[in-house]
Amino acid sequence: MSIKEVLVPDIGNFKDVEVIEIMVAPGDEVATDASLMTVESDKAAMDIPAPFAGIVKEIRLKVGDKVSEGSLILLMDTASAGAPATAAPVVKSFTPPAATVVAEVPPPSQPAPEVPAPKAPRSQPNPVAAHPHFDAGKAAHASPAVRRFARELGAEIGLIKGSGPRGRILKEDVQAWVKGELAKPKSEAMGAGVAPAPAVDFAQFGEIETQALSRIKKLSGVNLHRNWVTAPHVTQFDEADITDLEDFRKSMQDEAAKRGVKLTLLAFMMKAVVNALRTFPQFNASLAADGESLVLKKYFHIGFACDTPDGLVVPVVRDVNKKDVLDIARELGELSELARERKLKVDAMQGGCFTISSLGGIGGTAFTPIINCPEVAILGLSRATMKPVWNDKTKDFEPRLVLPLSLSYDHRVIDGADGARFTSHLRLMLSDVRRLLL
Ligand code: CAO
Repeated sequence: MSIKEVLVPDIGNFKDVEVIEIMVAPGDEVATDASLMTVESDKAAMDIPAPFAGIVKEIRLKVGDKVSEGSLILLMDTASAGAPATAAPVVKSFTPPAATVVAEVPPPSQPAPEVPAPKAPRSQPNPVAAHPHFDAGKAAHASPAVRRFARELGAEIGLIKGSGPRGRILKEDVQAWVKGELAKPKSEAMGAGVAPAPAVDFAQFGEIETQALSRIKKLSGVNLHRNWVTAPHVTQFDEADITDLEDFRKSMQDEAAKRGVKLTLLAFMMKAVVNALRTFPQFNASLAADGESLVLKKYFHIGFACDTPDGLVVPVVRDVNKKDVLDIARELGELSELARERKLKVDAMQGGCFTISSLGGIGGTAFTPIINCPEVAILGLSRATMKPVWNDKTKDFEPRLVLPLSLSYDHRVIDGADGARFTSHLRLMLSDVRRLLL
């Protein structure tokens, strides 16, 4: 065993500074440069680093004590930790001669002779001020150790309120802040805590070409990713018999065309969705920013995903409940055209309550649309196909036009049972066109 005293080193012009934190305890093995304690003057807080590695044997002061250069901090066993007993400090930017801060003493069992610590010449750099953690330029809101602790946890020290004397930020304040951040609603949490994907040099496997993403793709990519990771999605699949609806739509097509309108299935879908939103108001809602309540909307603005050469945009048809199918169809045509000509104004894409994403004109049997947050649900439409459907009255299969529905909803707001009720209600609406007029 080789016991050495660790004394307060040259701390510049500071005298009788208060010990505000002791970071080690007897038995702790400390590395060279590890923080032993923090002292605070009325101007700054500073860490006192270990000048050498060792095992703490005895601490000779306590929080609240006043110390100056040369005050005894603790006794350290340098032999047990494997450190050479005569090792001089090797701390970067902290290079006073060992004798300035330590003195060789026999083990505590023997009477310790008085060994005064020689003064470091004034020409030596101030060891603590030169230490990388020294923070004299800053107001004393937090000790360097607490700042480091905050940094290690990724906490922003400037946002933390201190509960210590003179508003000083304590380790406990950092812990409470981090706890608070973790407890916040998931919608505020950015990222899913996954490691970034490693960069791959694809050229090593064959010829490649790099194309810049469009501005719309970049913007929608950020939103889609955030919505995907923050809203717990469930997708409910269903099928609606739209045979009669399609017959009716086709019978009205010429008349609509005379009025300059292309009467599409989507216009009828908007009416059916509004009817379902009236019946299930929790689908026409958004979570409040604090995640504590639901904001129910009394208006019915329905967005529709529109495929453009630059990427996906979502124009919004306002007050669908107050418009007839022809008006809606006209508006759908106008908004789609504006979107594809890149002339859509920002306010034409705002204020939506619910979104419909139709891939029916392209194909597919089902998909899982991503909720357009802060909305809480989105309806995907796939391609309607003729299918044999059992008719219980005629006891026979009948050819019916069946439309696949894919309803994604935010499970924080909507229960699975309500998801199934919503699509069942849509089935009913779509199977009997007269109901849409009610
Ligand atoms: N089943 C079968 N046929 C369908 C159908 C369906 N579900 N939906 C549309 N069709 C038919 C239409 O009847 C039309 O046929 P006709 O020309 O013979 O009348 C044809 O497909 C093309 O329809 P459309 O796509 O032009 O019109 P629409 O009103 O159905 O859709 C719009 C308009 C803007 C939704 C569409 O053009 C579009 O952009 N779709 C892509 C949306 C998208 O990319 N969503 C993905 C989002 S992923 O997150």
